[in-house]
Order: sequence, then structure tokens, then C-alpha cells
Amino acid sequence: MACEVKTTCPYCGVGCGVIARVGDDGAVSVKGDPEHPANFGRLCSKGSALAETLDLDGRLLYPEIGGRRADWGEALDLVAERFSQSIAEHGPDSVAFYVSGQLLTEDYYIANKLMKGFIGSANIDTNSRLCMSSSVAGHRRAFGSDTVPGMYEDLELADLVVLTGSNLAWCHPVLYQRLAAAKATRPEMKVVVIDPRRTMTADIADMHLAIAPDGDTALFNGLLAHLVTSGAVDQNYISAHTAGFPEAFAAASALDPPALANATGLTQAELLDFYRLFETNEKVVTCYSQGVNQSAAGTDKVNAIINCHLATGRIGRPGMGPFSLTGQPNAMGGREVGGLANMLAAHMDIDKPLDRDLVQRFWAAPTIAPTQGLKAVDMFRAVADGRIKALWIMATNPVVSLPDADAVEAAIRACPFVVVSDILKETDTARHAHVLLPSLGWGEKDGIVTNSERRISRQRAFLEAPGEARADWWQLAEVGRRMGFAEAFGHASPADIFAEHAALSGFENDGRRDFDISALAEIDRTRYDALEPFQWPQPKGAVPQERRFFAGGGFYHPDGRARFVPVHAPKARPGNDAFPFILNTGRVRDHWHTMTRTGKSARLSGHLAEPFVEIHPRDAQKIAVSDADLVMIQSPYGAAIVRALITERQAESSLFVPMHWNDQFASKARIDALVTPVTDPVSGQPASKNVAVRASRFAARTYGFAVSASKPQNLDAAYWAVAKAEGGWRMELAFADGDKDWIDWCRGAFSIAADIEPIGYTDRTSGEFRLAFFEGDRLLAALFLSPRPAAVARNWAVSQLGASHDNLGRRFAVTAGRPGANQPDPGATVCSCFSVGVNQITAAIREGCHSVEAVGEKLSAGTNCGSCRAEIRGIIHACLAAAAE
Ligand SMILES: Nc1nc2c(c(=O)[nH]1)N[C@H]1C(S)=C(S)[C@@H](COP(=O)(O)OP(=O)(O)OC[C@H]3O[C@@H](n4cnc5c(=O)[nH]c(N)nc54)[C@H](O)[C@@H]3O)O[C@H]1N2
Ligand SMILES: Nc1nc2c(c(=O)[nH]1)N[C@H]1C(S)=C(S)[C@@H](COP(=O)(O)OP(=O)(O)OC[C@H]3O[C@@H](n4cnc5c(=O)[nH]c(N)nc54)[C@H](O)[C@@H]3O)O[C@H]1N2
Ligand code: SF4
Ligand SMILES: [Mo]
Repeated sequence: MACEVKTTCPYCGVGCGVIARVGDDGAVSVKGDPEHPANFGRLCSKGSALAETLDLDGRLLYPEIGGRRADWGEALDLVAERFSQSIAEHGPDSVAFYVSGQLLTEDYYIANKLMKGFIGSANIDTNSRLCMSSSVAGHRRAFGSDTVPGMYEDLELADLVVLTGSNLAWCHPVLYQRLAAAKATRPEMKVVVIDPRRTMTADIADMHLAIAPDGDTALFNGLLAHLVTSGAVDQNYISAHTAGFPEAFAAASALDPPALANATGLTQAELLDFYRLFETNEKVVTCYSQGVNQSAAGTDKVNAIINCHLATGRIGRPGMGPFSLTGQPNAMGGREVGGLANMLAAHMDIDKPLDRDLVQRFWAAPTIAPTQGLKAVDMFRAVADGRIKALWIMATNPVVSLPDADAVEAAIRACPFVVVSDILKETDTARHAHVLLPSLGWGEKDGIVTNSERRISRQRAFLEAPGEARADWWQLAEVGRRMGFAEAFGHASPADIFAEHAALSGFENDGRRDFDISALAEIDRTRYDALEPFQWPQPKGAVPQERRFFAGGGFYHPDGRARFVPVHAPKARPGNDAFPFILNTGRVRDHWHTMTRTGKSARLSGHLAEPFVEIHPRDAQKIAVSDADLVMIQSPYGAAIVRALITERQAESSLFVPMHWNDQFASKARIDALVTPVTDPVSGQPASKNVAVRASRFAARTYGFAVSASKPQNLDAAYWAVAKAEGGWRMELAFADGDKDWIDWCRGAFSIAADIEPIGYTDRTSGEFRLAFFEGDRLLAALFLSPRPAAVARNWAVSQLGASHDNLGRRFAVTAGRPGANQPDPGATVCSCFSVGVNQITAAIREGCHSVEAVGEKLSAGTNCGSCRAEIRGIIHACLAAAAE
């Protein structure tokens, strides 16, 4: 029977509502939920492709112990026994949980309860440490609580939207679309993008400030000083609701205009233009994300921003406020349950004895963690030096995502007991687990997530659990029960856990704590199943309403006042001749983190199909790298090999490499292997955007491209990167030598039977060589080799996997490596929703489509999720500019 279920997207913190439809044949399709207040029906490219990521290929379906299948009872007994044993012999701090902002609130609540209240350690930290912890720390310093004051609507109501360290167009695409739509109806609205790179987000900006890495504190300090001298500050707000203004102002005035220009890498004129915009627009929202948080000065950057909003009283009113954009679908939920090592449940403070006592009583817990636990980077150091002897990793892939990732991998490998709960059998982290526990994934699990604007929505199951996979909360509760805490972990369903969480939020609260959803403390399963998205707080007895915080003060420091935090611009990193480039890392539009889900979609994988480094043309020239060359990047910690993408969008002396690629998809592209494990002193968040590296051309003798119907195995190449493609796989290759037995190589890599003979083609003058293997009329694999980066029409070659090759002519056409005149090559994918390539778009432009709308009308490109509209606009500009030359 076909059915439709309302749920929430499992990717970014926008938290879009999704309607999943399961057809009579079991096929799933998704569409945006028109009634969800985050997206009103929109979805981005990743959300639209969700149905393509649900297959069971590569799924972990049964528990495993030491690589052999085990049953749940045996696996859970072993986990409970080894954790209990370590605690008995070495104390509670000898064990740790490393969890994730992709857990549901209920999973997270149980993990935190078990560790802090029953094991009695605070050694539970989460990938949110790498993501939001500077924002949390900045909020708590300023507000006395981890409160996001505003809501999404503020971006639409503002007259000025400042985006700093946020690539909104690619990372929060639906929110970006809401902003772009608001700007289209009110063109007088201004958008400023502050980012060392000219990202796609800068496309709608009235002003792009290509700030020097970590120049944000200086920038916002200079702004605060300007607001004072120009008289834009709100003295009434400052005196009624804040403390510490003089000290913050003194710190902010430390740099004179030339020094400010120097620290920010911007001209004095640029600075003044920006400062005037901020001064003259009362309705201003400053959104920030990882360009702010992931820094050795991340917390100071957050407070530098908040200081400016406090000084002008522009906070918590429609269209005004600082706005931390959360990354993961449940980064906020994790903060609500206190899943960080330095927090306690329900926004309580682990350093406060009264809070600890309250939580312990509520849980009827035998103990409560007496002090903060180890933050992520320190936690893995403690794993490395043997202090932590049993580790449970859940819904995160630290061998890819933590700084100094090779050392993290070595630590995990050396740890006496490692449990990994994941949905996939093979990840860079799972390969080192002693016990592997199969978790339910999106569409199978049930619970709650909270988005960036404090909106709580249900993720609902619409698929059967595959194999023996079980929910993360169930795994944790079963271990808790087996460790002797049956009563505290007797929950029968996520609804039970949520009710307990809601009750704790209101327990002895009386308005002392911002997070209060006690109106839902008595929720039963039926109401829970029907729960509509709502914003917190929702205290018991109060009329449900959506609200902002702090327009009239009411901060959570004991005196009710916000704190200005005096912050100083960090000293510029000392120059370093050995490592002259600054490596900046981040995201691409169509991949999610370590690609365990988006890597399954051919459409999403087609946008950017291999790991790359963005490099400025002059830097490329300096290191003698041309377009499509391979580049070796090195830091004192590790190395990576990626493709050169030469672009003026990148600032000189800095490089950008995406964080996504890992050992499952490329030979050597885990970029966190290079990232220095430097952290912010307040938040403990790693500085993943400012790493000193060197770069050089990676010289290969032979370059290649291949397509294969089967998943390639054991690729023996100096460089390889594989991506899912329609009907199979595509891969980029490079070899240190030119004389292999290529037929043999193909048989090994593509599992081709010995009796299948290839068709070959060699061009002696160009040195190009091609091989194709067919079974019947079907192409099994084709390999294209060249002494230079291989010029093959890639999307066309991929399309040959699905084509019929029923005559010799067609087969030989494959070895030509490019389509005949009657079959145009679409080029690299730009629009993943409709699989439209760059060559099709340029052709349409040549035929007179000179606007995004016109291209959309002709090709449909950009008309579904809209995520590629900025890119299409860029192609139009480039084509028209080239034509005008
Ligand atoms: N497509 C996609 N979307 C995602 C994710 C994904 O994996 N893929 N992940 C989600 C998650 S968990 C997160 S945390 C968010 C992250 O969302 P964002 O923070 O928007 O994404 P990033 O690409 O990490 O970094 C943002 C920008 O910060 C810039 N930057 C670097 N250094 C500085 C600096 O010193 N100052 C300033 N002002 N800017 C700087 C970078 O050039 C980059 O363009 O995205 C979420 N959305
Ligand atoms: N250099 C650099 N490093 C970074 C960043 C950066 O910008 N630059 N960004 C950082 C940030 S902001 C983040 S958020 C992290 C993200 O980094 P990670 O959290 O390591 O990345 P994911 O790929 O999201 O890992 C999620 C894992 O959980 C599995 N999984 C999916 N669903 C479920 C489920 O329901 N249950 C369980 N148990 N498992 C599940 C997936 O298969 C995958 O293995 O990376 C951080 N690292
Ligand atoms: S913007 Fe895209 S990735 Fe983020 S929640 Fe919405 S559909 Fe999902
Ligand atoms: Mo994140």
C-alpha cells in the first residue's frame, strides 16, 4: 500500500520538512513539505536526491565482533562487559563516547545520561565540537546561556544581511533561497558576504569582502569602534541590559584604520563602506558559520559579532540579531541534551554544583560527572596515550573529520576496545572497530531534531528496519541495562525518552533556563507521532508561541545582563617559508561530509566528481601547475593528492580543499590528515580553516579516466578517485609509470573475466591509449590513458555504460573517447536535479538564453531545487564576457 509520511531532511541545520512517499512497489520518492515553516515546500539538491541514497548497498546489517557476524545479545554483552571492566579497573574516565549532531535527540539524551549520570564521567563529546562549539561558548559568555535569539524569518525581514564565514548558497541552500527570494522582491535589501573566497554565495552580494584568514575579530572590533564614533550605539539598551561595554570598546579601539586594514586584508575604503552600511541599517542580521567557528580564535570572533549587536540593541527584534547557523540536522538538539563534554543536560552547567545536583536527582542517578570531560581533540589524544581504554563511536567518522586524522586513526587502531555504530559496513573509522553495531538510518529511525532556529521537528520512519539494524538509543539503553542500570534505561520508545527530556527541561526551572519544553512532558505516543514542528521554548502552562530572545534584555547571567566580551585580534600567523600557503577547507554543494550517503547518488556525485584544490592563477603559475594537473599538498602532519582547479575566486596564497573525500573514494585525499590539531582555547574547536601547507605539482607519467559497470576494487594507481555514476562507477587515475599490462590491470580493477577480450586503440603520436571491454552489447569497462590529464568527454563516457553497443562501430566509438558529431557531450554536471551539463548550458547561451530564467526555460536547469542557479549565472557572465572580448 502506498503511503506518505511527513519527516525532516537528515542533512543540514535548515531542517527542511520532507514528504516521503513509498509507492505500491516499495519505491520511495521525496518532495518538500509545503507546510513546514523552515522550507515551505522547497528542497535543495541533496534533499531532492534523498531517495537515491536509501539502497542497502554497503549497509551494515548485522552486529559484528572482530569481523565475524554475531547476534545482538552477544555483542551488547561484550560492550557492557568491556566498559564495566575498564571502569572497575581504571575508573570512569577510562571510557568515552564520541557521538554526533546527526543523532536524534532521543539517542543523544540516552548517551549523555548513561555517561554523565551512570558511568559518572563527562567523557562524552561529539562532532559538534568541530562544528558549533565556538558558537556555544560565545553565546554562553555573552548571554549566560546557549541561546539563538532569532529565527529564519529575520533574514527576510532585514534590510542588511551580513554573511560571514558562511557559504550559505551551498551549505544552507534553502535558507539561501529564502534570502535570495526576499532580495528579489525588495532589491533595496543589502547582502554582504565576508569570506576569503568568492563563493557562490557572493553571487547575490552587494559587497564581497575577501577577508584575510581569521581577520573577523579585527573587522568586527573596528565596526564596534565605528558604531561608537558615529553615534549608532543604543545607550539605553547598553545601560539597561548589559555589562562590560567600556572594556569591550577599549579593546575594540586598539587598532587604528591602517592597522585594521592590515589585519583584515581589506582596504580602508572597503571597511568604511561596510561600517556605514551597518551603521545606517537598523534591521541587520549577522549570520555566521564555520569560517567563524572553526578557528583558533573562534569564540572571540563570535563575541566580536555579538558585541556589535548588543551595542546597537539590535537583537531579538524582527529582522535583527546575530545568527549562528548550525551545520548538522540536530546540532541544536545535541546542545539541548548537553551532549558536549563541558555541558550538562537541558542547558545546565556541569561546573555548577546546584545544576549537577538537580540533574542527578531528576535521573535518580547513582553519581554525576563531577567535572568537564575531554573535548574531541583531547579525547583522541587520551585514546592515543592509553588513558582511554574503551571507546564507543556513534554516527560520526573521526578518521576523516578530526584534525591530524592519521594520528586519530593510529589512536583508534591502538585502542584496546572500540565500538562503532554506523549504517555502513566499510568506512575509514569502521574498519578499526572491534565491535560493529548496525544502526537504523534516515527513513528507518524515529525521533526529534532541532534546526538552527530552535524548531523541533519529527523525523519519522517510513521504511522497515533492514537486516537486524536497531536504533542508536536502543543500543545505548541495552548496554546501560546490562551495566546494571535497568530502571534508568527502561524506555520502550523514543516517545518515552522525549517525554523524560521535556520533563527535565522544566524541572525546577522557573524561568531560570532558556531551554524549557515542559509543555510536552506528558506527551504520549499518539501525540508524539502527530507532533507538528514547533519552536522552543514551550514551558508548561504558557500559550504556545514563536518567539525571539533578548529584545528587552532578560539574559541568563545571574544579574540578567548580557556581557560584552573584550576581544583582541589574533596575531597574524608567523610567515613560514617551508609552508607558504594557507589551507582552507570546507564543503561542496552536493556532498555531505564523508560521503557515506551522498556518495551513493550518481546525480550528486556528478557535480564535482573528484577531490580538488582551488588555487589562484598566479599561485598555480608559481608552482608550475596547469589546469587539471594533480597537486600534492603537505603539512607537517600529512599529505594529500588532489586535482588543480585554477580560479580567481580563490585568494592568493591560500588554497581551498573540500573536507569530503576519504579512503573509500580516493587514494589520498583525507584532507584532515594535514590539519594541525590547534584548537580554540575557550571552545576546544579545531582551526580547520587556517593550516600552513606547501603545494607542488604531482608529476605522473600516465593520466587516466575510466568507467566501469562494477565497483572497482584495489585500484593500483598513484592517484585514484572513484564516484558513483549512472549504471556504474567513474574514476580518475594517474600512474607513476607508463608501461603496465593495462589489460591485466583492468581485469583486476574491474573484475573482468579472462575470456572477455578488449577492444583497444593506440595513438602513437599523442601517446593515447584506450581499452574497452564488452559483454554482449553491454560495456563493462573502458579505460582512457594519456601522457597528459586525459581529455575524455566524461559524462558521455559514463552514458556509454547504459547504452547498447550492438555493432562494432558503436564499440569502436567508445575507444574514441568522445561522442560523434550527432551525440553532443553534455559536459560536467551543473544542475544535478535534471543532469544538465556545462556544455549544454553554454550552447543555450550561444543560442540567446542570457538569463538564468531563459536557460531554465530551455533546459529545465535550475528550476527544481535552485541550488545551481548561482553557478548558471556565473557561466552566463563568463560566456558573455568572453564573447565581448
Ligand atoms: N552541501 C553541504 N552542506 C552542508 C554540509 C555538507 O557537508 N555539505 N554540512 C553541514 C554542516 S555540519 C556544517 S557545519 C555547515 C557549514 O557551513 P559553512 O560554514 O557555510 O561551510 P564551510 O564550507 O565549512 O565554510 C564556510 C566558509 O568559511 C570561509 N572561511 C574560511 N576562513 C574564513 C575566515 O577566517 N573568515 C571568514 N569570514 N570566512 C572564512 C570558507 O572560505 C568557506 O567558504 O554546512 C552544513 N551544510
Ligand atoms: N578539515 C575539515 N574538517 C572538518 C570540517 C571542515 O570544515 N574542515 N567540518 C567539521 C564539521 S562542522 C563536522 S559536522 C564534521 C562532520 O564529520 P563526520 O561526523 O565525521 O561526518 P559524517 O560523514 O556525517 O559521519 C557520519 C557517520 O555516521 C553514519 N550514519 C549516518 N546515519 C547514521 C545513523 O542514523 N546512526 C549511526 N549510528 N550512524 C549513522 C554515516 O554512515 C557516517 O559514517 O566534520 C568536521 N571536520
Ligand atoms: S537545505 Fe537541503 S540539505 Fe538542508 S535541510 Fe533543506 S533540503 Fe536538507
Ligand atoms: Mo558541522
